[in-house]
Amino acid sequence: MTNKLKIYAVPMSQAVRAVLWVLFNKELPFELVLTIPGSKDENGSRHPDYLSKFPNGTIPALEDPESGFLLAESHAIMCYLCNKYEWTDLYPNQHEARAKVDDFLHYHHRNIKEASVGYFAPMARPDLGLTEGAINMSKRLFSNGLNALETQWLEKNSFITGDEATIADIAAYVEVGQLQSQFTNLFDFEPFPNVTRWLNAMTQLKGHDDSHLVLSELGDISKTPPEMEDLMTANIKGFKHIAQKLTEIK
Ligand SMILES: N[C@@H](CCC(=O)N[C@@H](CS)C(=O)NCC(=O)O)C(=O)O
Repeated sequence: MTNKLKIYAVPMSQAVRAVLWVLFNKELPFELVLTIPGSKDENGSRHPDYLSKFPNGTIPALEDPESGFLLAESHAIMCYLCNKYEWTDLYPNQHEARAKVDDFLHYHHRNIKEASVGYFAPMARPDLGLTEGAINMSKRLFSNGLNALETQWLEKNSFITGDEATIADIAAYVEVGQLQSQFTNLFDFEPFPNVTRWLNAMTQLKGHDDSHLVLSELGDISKTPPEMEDLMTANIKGFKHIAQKLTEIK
């Protein structure tokens, strides 16, 4: 029996990509348990067995088979991993520096994260039936977040809270970065030079390519929405890549 951490996930999910990136950055072996978000089927995040472990019904989620510890929410998982393995480069242990990372992680959820509802989901997930009102609200909130990045956080620093990338940058990138021209091509970052510089720097952070292959496979969806089959194919390719990578870091 394996004692590796189990990560319940599909590669396309923004929140999942953040957790996978941290794990690949540190080359920590783990087991990926393919879990379909929103599905009530046996391998779904709304199946009663999954809900009994993770009441929020979302991916990513973490299970430690050794201790039985269960945890959901990507930010909580990233903080937990950094605390447990003392990855203080990604989550500084100096109180004030850590508090600034926490500041951004909390802010993120109703601002930067809206990239998914305002831009990604309307093209990639029309089945979610988002209303125009909800989409426009998300676009406004994302615009606030992006402006805060451009004119404040990234105006002062190379990365969000300082000179080094932390889990705040990883959390933000999986949302903002997915819209870039090399991926879905859903947003023009030309008017945002600080954000553009930061996006380029983040692509160099170890673990980026392994956690983002799924988006390279999906490609430009700005003109034609992908079919469900295209999403599945990209997810399967992303999953296979991760499985291969995990054989290398075991
Ligand atoms: N705040 C959560 C968001 C996770 C989330 O929304 N996951 C989506 C997939 S991207 C999900 O599992 N949706 C399924 C559902 O809500 O039924 C986190 O950061 O982990």
